[in-house]
Amino acid sequence: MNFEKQYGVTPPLSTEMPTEEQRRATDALLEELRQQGTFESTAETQKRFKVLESLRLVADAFVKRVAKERAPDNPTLSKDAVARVFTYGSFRLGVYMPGSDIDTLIVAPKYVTREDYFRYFPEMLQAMSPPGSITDLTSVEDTFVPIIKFEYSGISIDLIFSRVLLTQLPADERWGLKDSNLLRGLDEPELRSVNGTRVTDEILSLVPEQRTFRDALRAIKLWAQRRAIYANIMGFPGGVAWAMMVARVCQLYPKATGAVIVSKFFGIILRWPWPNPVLLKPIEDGPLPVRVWNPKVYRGDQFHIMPIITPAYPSMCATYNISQSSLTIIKRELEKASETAQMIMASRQPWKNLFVKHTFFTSDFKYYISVVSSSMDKELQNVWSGFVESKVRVLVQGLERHQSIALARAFNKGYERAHFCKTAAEVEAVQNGSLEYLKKENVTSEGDEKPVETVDGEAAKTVEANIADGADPFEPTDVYTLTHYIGIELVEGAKSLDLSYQVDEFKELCFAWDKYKEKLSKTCKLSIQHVRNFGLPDDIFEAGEVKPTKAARVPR
Ligand code: 3AT
Ligand code: MN
Ligand code: MN
Repeated sequence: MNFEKQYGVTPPLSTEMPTEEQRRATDALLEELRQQGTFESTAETQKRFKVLESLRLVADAFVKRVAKERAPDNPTLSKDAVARVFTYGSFRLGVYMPGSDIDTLIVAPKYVTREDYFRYFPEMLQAMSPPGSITDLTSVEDTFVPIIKFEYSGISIDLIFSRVLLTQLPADERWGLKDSNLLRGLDEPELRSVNGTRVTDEILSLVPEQRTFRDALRAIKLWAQRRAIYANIMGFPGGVAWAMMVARVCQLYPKATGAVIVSKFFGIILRWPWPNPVLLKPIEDGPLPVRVWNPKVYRGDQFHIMPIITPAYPSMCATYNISQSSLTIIKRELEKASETAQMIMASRQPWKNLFVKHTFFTSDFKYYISVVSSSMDKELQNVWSGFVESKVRVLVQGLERHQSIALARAFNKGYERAHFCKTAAEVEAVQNGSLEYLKKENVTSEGDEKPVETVDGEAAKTVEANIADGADPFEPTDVYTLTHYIGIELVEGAKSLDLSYQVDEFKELCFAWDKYKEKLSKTCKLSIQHVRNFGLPDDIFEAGEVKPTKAARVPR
């Protein structure tokens, strides 16, 4: 009889114990992950725990302050008032790298509001922290997940907030957010804020061996990043989705060691019978009138082509962004990795070969499209380029439907650049993708440095010339751009590539944004360009990468 707990919605595929050879393969994998710099030092990790401890103190003081304000005649309320601090994201999962942020959630009793949080917390944080330790603090109150971001002694913190409808929070360390009844009475932003912690906690509780899960996830994350298929915003799985896939494989091989999980991962996900979802447990019902993923009830859920479902109530699809093209690309990568992993497990290749960088710019495509969002104002540019970025995958989906295009693939991150322009014509050139006027701080490789001109000499002459012509004097200006690159594979025999319909549709979508109408339209621009592989800018190639060249013409 088997009395062991079953993890997941099916029995395991194998409960075999690891062999000596498989253990050695795991040691080699961990050594490679160390070589690749994915682990931070113990000292750095200790610093993270110290920072979290400080945040706890501020959170408690903040809750006590609000308690006093709300109930000045009830000293017991403030005396016993505590906040609770939870984490989510890579820190909670134990797969953070040097430079990762700490995604942190503050939970407070019911009388503390989000308004209190944004009014008091930043100021109390500054006051209670060593001088100079808090930098780059920004509060974003009016957003999908309201957040306060800052650096604490050089560690990035994403700090979010929620109440729960309890008068006092239990001080018991073991108390958590598992009980779905705690969601009662929360508004949408609060529900979204507690969701991150609830999902990560569930994932960890649903894997047979956390240590194995973390080792394997660290490897899969590095692989997905190197292959440029890690980016929720661009229509690829993000951190939570990759974590759930790895967790599912761990459930199927509960006794296996990290190397075995990694090597099985690629084949299992490659052959997954999509659109059957990846589930870590049966989808649960709960106490709220909220939507839970269910393609039988909601038509929208039927369009999820690679559904990976979060385990915590209310279950959602973490991969609703994934398109047909991205699934094709993911499968290609899984297939390659599966072959490599088999060679590695047969000791015929080193783990290093699994983590080889993508060839998105060096050899994958002949044709690219660049999407350039720009502004002369840095703050506006952050907002504008962020919005455009969130829509790039809609353009990709439009391109996929073009009859001459077999596949469109957005690179998983955009390139930020700063330019300095002395004339209106230069500004326009930059807005349309020119890299002629890059500022010096962009230049990474030494060879192709452009001399930077200061705002005198040439610039002053231009201004004088403008005045002499009777034109408006032009103030030299910085221009900020964010450029996304989309690789295009044409169908065989395709002749022309007229994308005006797709481009216009995309521009319309971006310009229809309310905020754009309000204030962005004056200095914010959007331009879409064709780029051939040999016309790609130098700064996207790393040392040792060979930029494609124009094929030499055969002389007649
Ligand atoms: P790093 O080690 O920090 O790079 P991570 O997995 O912790 O990896 P993030 O800090 O970016 O990645 O995100 C942590 C979680 O925050 C993941 C997701 O639940 C949530 N999250 C991040 N960005 C968004 C977003 N734009 N919308 C909704 N949720 C988000
Ligand atoms: Mn994070
Ligand atoms: Mn984060």
